[in-house]
Amino acid sequence: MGQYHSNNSVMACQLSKKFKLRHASCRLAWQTDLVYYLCFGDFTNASSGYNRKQRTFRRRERPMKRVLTIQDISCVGKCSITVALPLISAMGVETAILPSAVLSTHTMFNNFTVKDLTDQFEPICKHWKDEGIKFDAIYTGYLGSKEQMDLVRHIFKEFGGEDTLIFIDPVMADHGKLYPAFDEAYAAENAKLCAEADIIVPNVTEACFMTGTEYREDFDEAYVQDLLQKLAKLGAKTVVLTGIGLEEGKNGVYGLDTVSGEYFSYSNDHVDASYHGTGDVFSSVSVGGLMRGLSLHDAFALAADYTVETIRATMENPDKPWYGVDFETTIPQLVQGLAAKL
Ligand code: PXL
Repeated sequence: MGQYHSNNSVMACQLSKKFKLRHASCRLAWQTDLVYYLCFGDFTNASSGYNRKQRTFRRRERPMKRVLTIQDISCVGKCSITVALPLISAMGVETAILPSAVLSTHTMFNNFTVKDLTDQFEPICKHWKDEGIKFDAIYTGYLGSKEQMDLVRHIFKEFGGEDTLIFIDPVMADHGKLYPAFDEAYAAENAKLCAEADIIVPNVTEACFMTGTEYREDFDEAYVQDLLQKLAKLGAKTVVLTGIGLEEGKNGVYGLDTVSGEYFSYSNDHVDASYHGTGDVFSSVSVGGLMRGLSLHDAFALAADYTVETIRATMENPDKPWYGVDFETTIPQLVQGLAAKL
């Protein structure tokens, strides 16, 4: 099958040279196959299909999945699109982007510049519609404004569907505080947007802002379950809290499937360090894993393990930048970890 897929890609390239986008995606498919070949000695690309009605991820043989991610480009800072694009691509999933804004750096730097790109959403999406472009998942992260969220809702309608996974990381806060660009009204809008999602993955701070809950650094299982129940009322189908450590020396995710009413959790060793962009690493790998056909549990486990591994690798680098994690050094482990779960 893999060999067939690869030949197909090369043929498609020859046939559709005038369509630049198709050409680019086909080149990416071919390159990804090559990475597989180098890593696993095999052209393997069994992709998944997500069914929104049945909420299942069925595995089927078809060419590479395509994810659209909508978030900012922070030119320097190792977050949002500059994390999602390399990680999801490395997992063998085509990654289309809709940049919400271009910033000189992320907002933890001083004096960063911002160019809002809201006015580009409509013409870009119209072109995609005209080209008949479809997405297997839409993954949103850091967004800029209520106006942008309204447009994102429209994009969910236009490009979403039964087989399209809507994954929202409501990026806006951490450690009990909103990021500099946001206020409580923005948090309320984010809560409304989350109603549209199949999966949401807030951290505890974001969950508290969206549900009007008092933020606590020290919490127990009852607090986490109460927070999940409040998140469930926002309307998403699966709600997952990140950064949950209920046992000494552990950290991980704790989620609720709102349809079955079942809780689930996965934890790993707690690493005593905090870096920017780790939430984006976690979300990107989760989306990539789901697109490659992993179950929810396996996708979140892969994402949690990879995030911890990346934090550890970063800590070991004497020249580490203060502003983000060295995910670049752990991409081979990500590809191997994914292969082991396929
Ligand atoms: O990693 C989250 C993030 C994304 N985008 C921008 C940010 C941050 C966190 O600070 O500032 C612009």
